[in-house]
Amino acid sequence: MAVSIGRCLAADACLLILTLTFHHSNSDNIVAGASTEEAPHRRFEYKYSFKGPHLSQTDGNIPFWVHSGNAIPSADQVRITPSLRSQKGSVWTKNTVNFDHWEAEVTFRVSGRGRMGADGLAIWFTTAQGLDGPVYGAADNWNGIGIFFDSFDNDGKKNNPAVLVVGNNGKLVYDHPNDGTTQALGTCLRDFRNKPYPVRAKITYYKKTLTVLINNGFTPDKDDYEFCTKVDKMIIPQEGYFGISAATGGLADDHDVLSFLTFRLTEPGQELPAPEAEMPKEEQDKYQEEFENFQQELDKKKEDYQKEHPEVQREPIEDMYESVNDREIRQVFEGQNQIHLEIKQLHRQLAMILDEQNRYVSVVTDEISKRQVELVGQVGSLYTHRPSIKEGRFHSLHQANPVSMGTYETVQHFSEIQEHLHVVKRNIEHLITQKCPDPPKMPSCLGTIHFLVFVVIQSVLFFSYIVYKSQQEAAAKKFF
Ligand SMILES: [Ca+2]
Ligand SMILES: [Ca+2]
Repeated sequence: MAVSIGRCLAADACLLILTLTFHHSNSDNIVAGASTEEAPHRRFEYKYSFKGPHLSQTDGNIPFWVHSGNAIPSADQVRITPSLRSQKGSVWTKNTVNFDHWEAEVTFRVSGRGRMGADGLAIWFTTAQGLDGPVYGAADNWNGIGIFFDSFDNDGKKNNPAVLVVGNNGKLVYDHPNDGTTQALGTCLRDFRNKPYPVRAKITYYKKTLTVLINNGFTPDKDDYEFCTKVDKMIIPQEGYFGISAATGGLADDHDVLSFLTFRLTEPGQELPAPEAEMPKEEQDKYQEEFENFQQELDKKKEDYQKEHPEVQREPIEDMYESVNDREIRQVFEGQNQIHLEIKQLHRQLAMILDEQNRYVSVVTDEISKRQVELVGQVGSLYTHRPSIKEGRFHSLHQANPVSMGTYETVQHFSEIQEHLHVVKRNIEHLITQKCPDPPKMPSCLGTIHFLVFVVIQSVLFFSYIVYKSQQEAAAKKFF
């Protein structure tokens, strides 16, 4: 653990070099280890993570996490410590994590009114939950690793706020007076307090290399990470708890954690372990119980509300009937469509009738004019040979042949028209008597408008028939 204060005690210079060296050239490739190396597979692990907007349950706990001290979970964040003196708090995963490689993305805010704040915040991966203690609110002599965001400059070297990585095998006592610089495996200077956007830390442990990237909260861009530090050949326990803790001292900041997202990393080509199949039974029962409690509470609140506001009690019932209205409208619409189809069919049949009538009229006209010509010819020859009987014969011929023929055709014609009109009538009767799909509580299946439309259609048909009949009669009389 003799990480050289010597190497980095010239802290500013050391950090500056580190920063300059890695900041632009390597930061993007640090995680992968080298520019040519393929990036690891990354799988989100919800059981070791929390985030808003439903971070905490109704009982104030965080699913899969425990909290202690002054930590206050709420829907969208965990306030690890409020900005009061001598506060301590922490949040830990309930179960241990056992990944070969992992990544943790932690989003937090450290905010206070003072130019300086205290004490700081720590992200942990340790073999035991350090629920209470002097190291940023967590236990000392930890076995594992801590990434510290040290706000307060205990040693007065004007090198805080700073970020440092400190490993421990369970025997080391944290060097608070020197801000841990005697024990840091890696460090960088970052002011993470009072930033316009939340600060983000991405801690990656991949192939025995621990890398810390920081998004300094100056931009809303979540991926705007900068390299902070890297520790090679880092051996940490295979199995441990993730945790985050914070403490205040004489000065005090709010330490708020918005999210803690854990990812399992897998080397490319390696098989991804199957996710844990099912939730343990006790957890299922717990969630089920919570759901039932919530449901009961909701029902009770509904009842209370209805008792308090009897005047609005009917609203939900009316809402229920709205769907019935929708159904009625749909049925009316379908009925209208049906009527529309029937009318179209009627229109087609009427067009056919008119066409037939025109054909008959032209046939009759042609026939009559042909006969007339023949008759005139016959009358002419009769008149030439037998002038004495000219008038009487002409009358008898004129009355006999064309009239008998015209009568026959006209009768046939009218019977056909009658037949067609019967068809039309039957169709309309069918249309009128046809029932729409029965909507519930519909007053009538045929609306006033449709009834009027049918009356108009019938009247038109009737008048057309009358007009046509009178025309036919007139035409017939003309020839008689
Ligand atoms: Ca300090
Ligand atoms: Ca310091």
